[in-house]
Amino acid sequence: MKKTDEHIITKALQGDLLSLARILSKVENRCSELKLNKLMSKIYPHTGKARVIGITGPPGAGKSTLIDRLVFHYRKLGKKVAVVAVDPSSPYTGGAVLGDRIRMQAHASDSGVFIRSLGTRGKRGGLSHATQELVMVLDAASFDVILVETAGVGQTELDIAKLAQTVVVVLVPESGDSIQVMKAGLMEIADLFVINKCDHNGADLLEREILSIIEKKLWSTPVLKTAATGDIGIVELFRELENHGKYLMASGKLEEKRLEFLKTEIQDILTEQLSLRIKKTLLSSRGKKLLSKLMHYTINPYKVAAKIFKI
Ligand SMILES: Nc1nc2c(ncn2[C@@H]2O[C@H](COP(=O)(O)OP(=O)(O)OP(=O)(O)O)[C@@H](O)[C@H]2O)c(=O)[nH]1
Ligand SMILES: [Mg+2]
Repeated sequence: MKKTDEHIITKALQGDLLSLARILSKVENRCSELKLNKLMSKIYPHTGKARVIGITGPPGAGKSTLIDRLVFHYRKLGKKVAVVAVDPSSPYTGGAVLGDRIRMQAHASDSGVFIRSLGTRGKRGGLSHATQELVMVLDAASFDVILVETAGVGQTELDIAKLAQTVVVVLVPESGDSIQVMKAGLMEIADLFVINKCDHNGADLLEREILSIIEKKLWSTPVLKTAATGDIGIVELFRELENHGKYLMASGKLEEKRLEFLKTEIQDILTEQLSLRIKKTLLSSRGKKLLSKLMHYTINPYKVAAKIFKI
């Protein structure tokens, strides 16, 4: 690794935000395997201290507003907070990213708060991989709390459970969300439900619906009502997040999750590397010969795959 690169990593670990931003860009843009390997060898030993909280839910539910309020509470306790806003639905326009930045502006001059927006759709390795590594870097850079916001439905929403110790699912009264909750598998990943915009009608009904479908587990998932814009219910949310953190520690679940996250990380690294190698092989003269045979029906696709796997 170049001396300058090492210097940047050292400075980032010491809390220099500009150096941190440069490292995060390398991770986000998936710089070479060799560089990532060297970066991780410096970063990884410093990880494992941060509290990682995922906030997910449909677009416009008030996730950013809730995060903004939570940041305020953590800062009052003197905690360093990082916010990662993953925006899978509109990475090219920058619209939502800009919106997030503006909404978070209140903390922009505070060096104990670091905000990063990510548009990861279409990138190699997918949503969870780059985000997971970003979280690791922020953890190593001594952020006490890392809040990860993800929007969207389906798989991207569920991916949050692969990197967040606590998953908060934010719903709003008017959109018939409880049905979606069942469908999208959010039920399994939610450690906490927040019904935001409880200043609107229908919050109580949604609360009853969610309570009726919650499975009784060791950790009984709390259902909270908030109005983020009015700062209502935020202290309670903050308290439940602390409770869940304590529960994870006391039950040994935190270490279980850490192991799962690391397994995912290894799987993602291998998937990324294999996919790159397969592409390279297909472009090589050997690959071209195989493809030509395939085109002429003298070999079947599975044989080609098996041959490539052996290369
Ligand atoms: N009435 C009401 N409006 C709210 C509340 N919380 C947020 N909002 C408003 O809802 C809109 C969306 O809020 P955001 O915080 O951007 O929602 P989000 O879930 O982060 O949205 P995306 O990131 O685009 O998915 C904004 O105009 C907020 O001011 C609330 O509790 N009550
Ligand atoms: Mg948002």
